[in-house]
Formats: sequence, structure tokens, C-alpha cells
Amino acid sequence: MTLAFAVPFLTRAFALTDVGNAGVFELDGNIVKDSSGTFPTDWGALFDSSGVTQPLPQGALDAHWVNDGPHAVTDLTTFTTGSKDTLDIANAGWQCTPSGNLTPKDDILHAYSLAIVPQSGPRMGHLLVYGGFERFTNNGAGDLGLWLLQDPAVACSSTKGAVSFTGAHVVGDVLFVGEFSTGGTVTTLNAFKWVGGSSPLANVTATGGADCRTANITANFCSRSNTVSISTPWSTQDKTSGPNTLATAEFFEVGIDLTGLFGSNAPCINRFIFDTRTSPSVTATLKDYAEGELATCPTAAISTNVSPSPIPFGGSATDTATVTLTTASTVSGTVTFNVYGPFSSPPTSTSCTSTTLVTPFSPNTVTIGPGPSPQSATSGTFTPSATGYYGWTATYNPAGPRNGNTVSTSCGDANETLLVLSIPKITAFDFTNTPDNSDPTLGSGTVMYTFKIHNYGAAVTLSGSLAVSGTASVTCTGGNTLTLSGSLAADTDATFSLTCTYSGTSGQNVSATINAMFTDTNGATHSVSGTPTTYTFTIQTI
Ligand SMILES: [Ca+2]
Ligand SMILES: [Ca+2]
Ligand SMILES: [Ca+2]
Repeated sequence: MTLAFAVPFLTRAFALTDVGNAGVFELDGNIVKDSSGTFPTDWGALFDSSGVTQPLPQGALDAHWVNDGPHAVTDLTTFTTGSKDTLDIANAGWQCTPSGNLTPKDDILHAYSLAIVPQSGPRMGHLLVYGGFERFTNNGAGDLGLWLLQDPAVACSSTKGAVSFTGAHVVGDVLFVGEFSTGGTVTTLNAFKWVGGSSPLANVTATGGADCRTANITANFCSRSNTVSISTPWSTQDKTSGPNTLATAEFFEVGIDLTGLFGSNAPCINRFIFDTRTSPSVTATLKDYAEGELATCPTAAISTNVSPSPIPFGGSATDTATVTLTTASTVSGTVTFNVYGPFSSPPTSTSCTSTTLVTPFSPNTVTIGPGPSPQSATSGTFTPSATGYYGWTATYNPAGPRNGNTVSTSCGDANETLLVLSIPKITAFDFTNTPDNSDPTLGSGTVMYTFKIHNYGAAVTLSGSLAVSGTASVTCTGGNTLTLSGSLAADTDATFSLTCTYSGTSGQNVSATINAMFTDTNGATHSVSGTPTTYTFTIQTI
């Protein structure tokens, strides 16, 4: 005989405590962090008692806390009655006005936001956004909207009369509209995206849930309100409770998996707006709002350094680009280096053109990252074929918007100039003193200076001088200054000499100094290297 057991198949084993059980946030209907360890976190761990954002846990991109109270103070951020979800923000579609008489159940006290990419768990790598707000009383269902906006310029505040919002909708802006009961159960929550046109709001049909306690584990959004009285870590005053206490259904929080809803092309959010309204409809009359920052995509900055510079002709250099992101995000993509030149003087902002682009080296594209910000990438090795100044530019091409935006250095930027020098060098400088070459102590004699310049690089034109002077009387053949001139071909020597007679008494001296310059084929003039460049002797008679 066989005994068969019927095993119940559980379609929903337990209430979700995070959207999709991501495990990074407590969607538990309260504000304090109840768990131990870093995750799951909660609002009370992200902000201090003044609302200042604390160091964010791993994977978190951004978090902000907004004060929109207290109730007794005139609220400068409430919607005019004409403002609608279905209107564009621009062209006076949305307007704000001050209100000292908000309906208590519609008055938002604080609002907060968090964007995070879990580093492990079932939603690993997904872009998750959380939002929460507090309201003044619970005498009536809570009807709310949450806009996730891409335009960072969206803002409005008025101390008197209707004022139009700055900023505008961008296709892909996301709207959530919902309602929670006086008992703290979220009864409806729907997602829309801004598509523009005559029917500007489109339903987002991907799976979602209203209350996380009853949402499916596959839900890409769910929310909670508080079913019991809860405390706040910051100063809050509702209508009926003691300080820093919220009565049932005065708190709402939501978790959203933007990657689950929109795939890897989730919009780059820059602002969040919680609002209260007359119903969970996109045509509802809008009441209070609280707006703040929430950056889900970082802004990239790039800095570069060409090294080494200057280099001798025949040498090589590389450029290193460092990409830094404004949030703790992953740098990933490529960096494209371009070299322009050669120029006779340091390049300026207008020097880098298609005709000065050095090919085939340019464009030189290398991989950067993936890795946590900042990351660096070094160009291929550039070996110039001519002397002169070269200007580099570098462009970061992110793999996706979550890796930052495309950003470039500008032509003529600091640390982006490479100088390639010919290297004429003083290789010999000496003098002979006659009659006694080894004893320059006679009161008079003849001195002959000789020196040699060798050109290790491309052809140059020499200039400058050898100048002889002194406190002793000194006269040189052809004058006391020997002017250097003439071209010096690659890998050749130029030899110069000057003969002088001198006479003087003890303590007087004779001095010779080389001041040699060269001009390269690009017209740039530099000093000839090499030492010594000066010889001085002192007369010591007995
Ligand atoms: Ca919570
Ligand atoms: Ca909690
Ligand atoms: Ca407000």
C-alpha cells in the first residue's frame, strides 16, 4: 500500500520585505532600521536626525531627504489647481503657489529618496529606486503620486501667487499613482511613463504590486504604509501624536525596480516629486508636493596627463585619462585619444582640427574599467615623426548611461601638450691659456675658447652667442661677442672658437659665457642643453 501525501504548493510563501525580495531595503512600513548588518537598510540609517545624508552603503548611488513642513508654516511648494499629471511641466503646465491652509491629510511633512544597485541577491545589478514621505493627518485615504523626472532643472517655489515650474518633461519620465487606506494598506499603485503627444501618459504594464505584503515576488514595484504608530529619527509633528511620532497611515514608502520595468535602458532620473491629490488618477487635482534630488546616472569628469614631456625627437609618450563619476558608480567603456600637431607654439582651443590630426595614430581607442570610480586608461605609445608641440584630446565613451555621460577634454587643456625637441647639446667647452696653459696666473696672455654643439635630432638653426668680458682688460678677435648662426644638420657637430688677449692685476677676472639657442623645423626656439656654459678665471700675480 502506498501512502500519498498532498504537498501544498505555495504561490506566495511570505510577505515581501523589499521589492522583489532584493534584500537591500526594509519596505516594512516604518522608518527605523530594524535589521542588523548593512542590509537591508532603512530611511533612519540613510539620514541623520537633521536629514543629512550619511555615508551610503555599497551599491547606493544617491539619497536625499527633503523637509516640506511643519504644518504650521506656510508651504511654498503646493500645486495650483490647474496643474495636472497629463500636462507638460513647461509652458505653465505645472505651477506652484504658497499655501498656509493645506488640507491636513494632504500636507506632506518630509520626503526622501534612494537609488541603489544591489551587489548581490535576486535583483543584483538592477537599478532600484525607493521613495518615502510623511503626511500631517490620517483622516482619509492617502492619494499620492511619485514622479521620477529626468530634467534636473525641474523646480518651483513661490512666496506669492502662481509661479511656473522651471524644467520640462522628458520622454521616459516615470509616474506612480496610488492610494493607501486609513488602516495603512496600499490598495492601488500604477505605473505610467511620459511619452508626450496628445496622450502623454502611457501605462507601464510590467508586473507590479500595490502593497508589498500581498505583491508577487516578481513584482517590479510595491509599497507600504504604516499600519501602526511609528517613530521618526528626525523632528516631525503630526496633528494628533506626540513629537516625532506618526499615527497609522501617515507614512508611505515604495520600492521600484527600474531595470525590471525598463530593462537596461532605464531613464536617468535626476529629480523626484511626491505629491498628494484628490484620487489615484492621472487626472486628479494635485495638492501638496515635496521635490528633491535623486541622481540615478552619474556625471562623468575626465582629466588627463601626457607623460613624459618634453621628449627628445625619436622618443615616445603616452596620455593617461582618469574618469571620475559623481556617484559611487562603475566606470566602464572606452577612451578615445586624438593627437594634433606639430605646432610651433603650445596648442590653443582652436588648434585641433581635422587637418592637424595626426594619423594613423589617431584615433587611439582603449578600454577603461569596468571598475569603481575613478578609473584610468593609458593611450597607445605615440612616437612623433617631427619636432614641435602636440595637443592631445581624450573622450570618455561610457558603455551606458549608468556609467556616466560622454565627456571630453578640450584642445589646449593643461597637461595635454606634448613637446618634442631636437636635442642639440653642448658636448665640449674648454679654453687654453698661453703662454702657460696650466697656470692662469700671469698678468697677461692669450686665451682661446673652443666649444662644440652636437645635434642628435632633426635639423635646426643655431642662434645665440659666446660672450667674453671681465674686470681685466680683454679684447677678442673680431669682437668680444661671437654670434652663433647657421643650420646644423642631424647628427653633426658645429665647432666654435674665439681667441682673446687679456691683461690685468691680481684679483681681476676674465669670463666667457655661452648662450646657445636653436630653432626647430616648426619655428619653435629653445635653449641648447649641456653644461658648463661659463668659464671664469682670476688673475693672481705675485
Ligand atoms: Ca521602511
Ligand atoms: Ca524598518
Ligand atoms: Ca510642499
